[in-house]
Amino acid sequence: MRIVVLTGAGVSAESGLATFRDADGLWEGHDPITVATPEAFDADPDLVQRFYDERRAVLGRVQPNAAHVALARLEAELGKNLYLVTQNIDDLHERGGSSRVHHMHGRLRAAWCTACGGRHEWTDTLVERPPCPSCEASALRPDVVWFGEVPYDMDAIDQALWACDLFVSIGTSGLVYPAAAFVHYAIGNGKRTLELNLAASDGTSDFHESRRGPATELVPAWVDEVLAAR
Ligand code: BJW
Repeated sequence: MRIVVLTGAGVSAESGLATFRDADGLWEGHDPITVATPEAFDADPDLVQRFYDERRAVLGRVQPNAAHVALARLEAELGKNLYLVTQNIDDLHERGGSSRVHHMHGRLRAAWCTACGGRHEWTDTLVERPPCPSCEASALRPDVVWFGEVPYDMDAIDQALWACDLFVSIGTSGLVYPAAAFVHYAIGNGKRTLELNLAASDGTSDFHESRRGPATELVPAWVDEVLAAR
């Protein structure tokens, strides 16, 4: 069986990373969703760099949870028959043991130079405008995808959705496109669809099946089920 799993902020919530839209409130008085935009970066680059610098620092203090680990176990069993795509920019899937993770919204631990286009692994802060390791311009930004920018790996994701038997959406609100449309694409191509989420998402009624609960419980139980049915 070929499976595409899409994860969102909910899969990392129990590791201690705030989701975007759950009631955790504001960051320095701002709605996080309005900070994660090209317009915010143009208007106040220091503010946006600080937002990502802080999140990059927090990453070092959190650990993958049972949901990340269960998905790594699934990869170990299914190999290339599992396609894991995440909207998350954290590296908890990798640290949980997954080796093929497609970060459609980029990665917190990567910087992109807007002068030369170079991409670099980055664990430090960016607010001081450090020079790009390739061209030395002070033009690095987080290598993440903001509204109006094109997500990464879209051709490969489309192909995986087209080729799969089952599409599973975990811990995402279904409010942000194109990820929110994966369920429609999958159903349009005759695939089975399953949602695992703490609460109803925007697209809950579109899925063949929806299960409610925390990812650390639902995901390991679902992985057990898949592996037992093989
Ligand atoms: C738990 C849990 C627990 C909690 N267990 N569950 C009008 C109509 C349609 C589309 C558009 C439109 N106007 C504009 C657009 C396009 C736009 C868009 O979608 N806008 C919407 C606001 C309408 N999209 C774009 O611009 C995208 N680009 C694009 O479309 O390019 C065109 C193109 C596409 C394809 C091919 C070619 C061209 C880019 C979108 C970029 C989004 N970027 C961000 C920031 C990334 C960097 C960062 O992290 O800071 O991505 S925004 C933010 O939202 C982030 C997230 O990845 C994304 C999704 O959030 P997510 O993961 O769903 O989190 P939450 O907080 O919303 O939900 C958490 C969920 O977890 C909830 O459901 C909880 O219940 C659940 N949960 N605890 C299980 N313990």
